[in-house]
Amino acid sequence: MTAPARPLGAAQERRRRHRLARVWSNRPGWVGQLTAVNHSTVAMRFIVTGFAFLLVGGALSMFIRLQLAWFGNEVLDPQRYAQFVTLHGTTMMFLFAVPIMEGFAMYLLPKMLGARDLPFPRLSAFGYWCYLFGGLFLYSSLLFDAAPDGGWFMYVPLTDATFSPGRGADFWLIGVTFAEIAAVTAAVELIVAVLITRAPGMDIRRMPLFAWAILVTAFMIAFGFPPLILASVLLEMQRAFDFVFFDVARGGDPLLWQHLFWLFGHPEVYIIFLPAAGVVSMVIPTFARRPVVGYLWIVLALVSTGFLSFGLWVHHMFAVGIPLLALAFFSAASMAVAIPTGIQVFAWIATLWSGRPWLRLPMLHILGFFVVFVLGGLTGVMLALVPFDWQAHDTHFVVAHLHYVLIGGLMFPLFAGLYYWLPLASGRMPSESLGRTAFWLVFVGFNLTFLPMHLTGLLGMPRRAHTYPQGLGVEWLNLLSTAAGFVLATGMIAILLDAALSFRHGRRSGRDPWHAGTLEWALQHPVPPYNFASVPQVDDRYPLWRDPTVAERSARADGLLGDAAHGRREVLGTGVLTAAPEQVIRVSGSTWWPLLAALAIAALLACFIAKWYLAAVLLLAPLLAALLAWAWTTGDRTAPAQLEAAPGVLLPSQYACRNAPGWWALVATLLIDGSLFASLVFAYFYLWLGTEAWPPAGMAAGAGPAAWTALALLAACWGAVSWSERALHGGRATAAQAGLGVAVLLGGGFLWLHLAAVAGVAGPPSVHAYASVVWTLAGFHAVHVAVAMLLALYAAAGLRKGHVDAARPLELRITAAFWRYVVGQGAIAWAVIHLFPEAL
Ligand SMILES: [Cu+2]
Repeated sequence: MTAPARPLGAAQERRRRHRLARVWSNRPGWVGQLTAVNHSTVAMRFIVTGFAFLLVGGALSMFIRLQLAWFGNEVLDPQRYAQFVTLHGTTMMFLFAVPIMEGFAMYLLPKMLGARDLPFPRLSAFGYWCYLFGGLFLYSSLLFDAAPDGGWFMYVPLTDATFSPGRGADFWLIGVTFAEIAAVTAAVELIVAVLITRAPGMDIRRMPLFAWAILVTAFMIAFGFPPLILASVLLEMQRAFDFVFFDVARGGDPLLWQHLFWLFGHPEVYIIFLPAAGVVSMVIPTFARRPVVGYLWIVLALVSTGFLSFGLWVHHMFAVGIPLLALAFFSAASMAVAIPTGIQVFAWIATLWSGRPWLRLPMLHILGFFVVFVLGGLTGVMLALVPFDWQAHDTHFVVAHLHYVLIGGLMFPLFAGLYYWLPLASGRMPSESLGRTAFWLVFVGFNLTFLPMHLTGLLGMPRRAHTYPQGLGVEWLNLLSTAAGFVLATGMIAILLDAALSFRHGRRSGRDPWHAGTLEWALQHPVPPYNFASVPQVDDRYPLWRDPTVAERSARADGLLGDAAHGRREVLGTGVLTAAPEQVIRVSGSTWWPLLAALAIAALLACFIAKWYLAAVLLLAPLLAALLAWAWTTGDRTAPAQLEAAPGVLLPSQYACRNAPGWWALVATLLIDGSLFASLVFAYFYLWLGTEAWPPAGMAAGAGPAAWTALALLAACWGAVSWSERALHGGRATAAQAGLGVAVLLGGGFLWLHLAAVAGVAGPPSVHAYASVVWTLAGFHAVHVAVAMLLALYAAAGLRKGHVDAARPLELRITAAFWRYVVGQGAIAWAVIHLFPEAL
């Protein structure tokens, strides 16, 4: 499907480009800043904000190092020390490492894939505001002198209402969960982008390795973040409403927190590392001046790392008293994950070996990465050995390992990527001399800071403690670490300054200054807001090396989507495996809704922290209004079933296409939600294992007539939505609306009956962990039923307005699929609540 190439006059060409620029540009001024949703703009915000948090988190670590410089120092008292350690770890993990990678992915992916924008621009913008507000929440705790001090891992019982009575833990739980919305929305966004917005011809064997890495990472976020989100919600429920999950006296178990936390925490390491590995796989071929060696092996390594990393969480808990067999299993699994990582390292080395390497700034950071990351990997294999872990547990040896893996695995590739892609954003080159000096400051400073910690740890210096026993012989090592820490900080500031200054003072870069082969380098530098003047065609993993005219062809406006004639932002949608053109996706332009929705959540959460629960509940109304208005005005619901992608090339619009982005977004969202639900069911069974009487005497949760009737009503919802779908298929829009109406009534009936049935059997949640977890299960599902009811009303409104019809059934398809999921989830929750205790 290539559009006929017709030579255009220069004036005509200029007019087309002007139209494209007008449609894709942000509005001018402050309003434009607040309403922008374009992926480049939003991604730049993620990157700049992420680096700002890096500086803040880094400043905290300087105080920590100063405190440890001499024995008996009084820079921070023990309380402040705990707060700074908590904020440092939390900032680096949640406010820097994950968001910065999301920023890179959001900025680069559409450009590498040959797309105009991400498929859900509003979602990215919304994610950014949640991230920013969540981070500000966390730091606002300092203003109230209530900074969290339970560590970035927030172990209970240390963080429960008894041992952390202030609001510090609440700030952490709510702020971090708020910021994590960004990770989850980015996961949805990036999965769909990689699956269906690749340039025509970019089948899955030609995808850039960075896109593969992001795809795997996004799936890992989808499965890895929900356990932590659930754990945070449960702990907050325990703190705020006296539910019981972690309190032993009433049937809870503090180890549940550790399991849920590390179910997230270990994959998190790879969620951070895989995108960085993707960067390495992009930079090395360019500077080796040859295609990457072992493309398929690298892809397999990425995918298997994704799977393996979920089987490793227990290695963070070797010291808590785990059965021997489990210790052996998790120890072996922890070592096994070194294999796919090793495969990637060998593929990179082979690429350099067989190429003609060229040492420029990005490559220097890649070499730094090799040294540091391999050292961190070695200590990781050491810690995977249970007897060694018992020895080194909770000492600075682990601190050293952690920083080698995270700084080695993230920071060096990140700086490599920053220098590498800077010309795309700025159109200018960074300063090679300042950059090299900064690199050496970082490299030497880093190693002198953290290498000694291996030794201090082995000598017995405990981590997380504000000082250390005198006479360990660690004084001079700590002094060295502290001094070197400041060298490291200077180097990092220099790198960020260099990058910032290059926007103004850098030497202008021509197009593709590194002679790279991947698609993003076919763009003009700096990049125009619409990326490509027309969607390029791809026939190789390194299209620019294979065919140097790609850049020129995609810069002309006479290919696919070469004109903004409809006056709408349009993205080309392609097939999942083949990347054949399938649809024209109309995406949103600048809008206030994402900001308003995020502000509504911020207000709600602020009221919650202040314990104004009634106000928090009342704020649900504006939040819902913002979300509904958002949904109603998204994309272009009035788009016809077919659109012209180029003169004479007709494609379905997204509302008429089976592979619609909305459909894939639903699939990704349900993966996330399913993982959240599975974590909750896991919590139920974990608590059951630890409690002798389950349910405790006096709480018999059998299935009475009310519960059975409720189940029947829920099952009938499935029939109602299926009937509605069939009716629309036959062109009977009114009957389709009636089917949705019936589903809403049935859902309402279910909610009323089922909550009454649970109240009859479980009793108040504060009595016992059993009652708490049963209420949480029932409540979790009830929220889903309520959302499904809202969706049904929304789809019915679309049917009424004529946006949804037999040719454009997307919204009804999504609604019906969501209902089916809710019915399935409800059946499982129902069986756990009503049947499981009887089956015991
Ligand atoms: Cu781990």
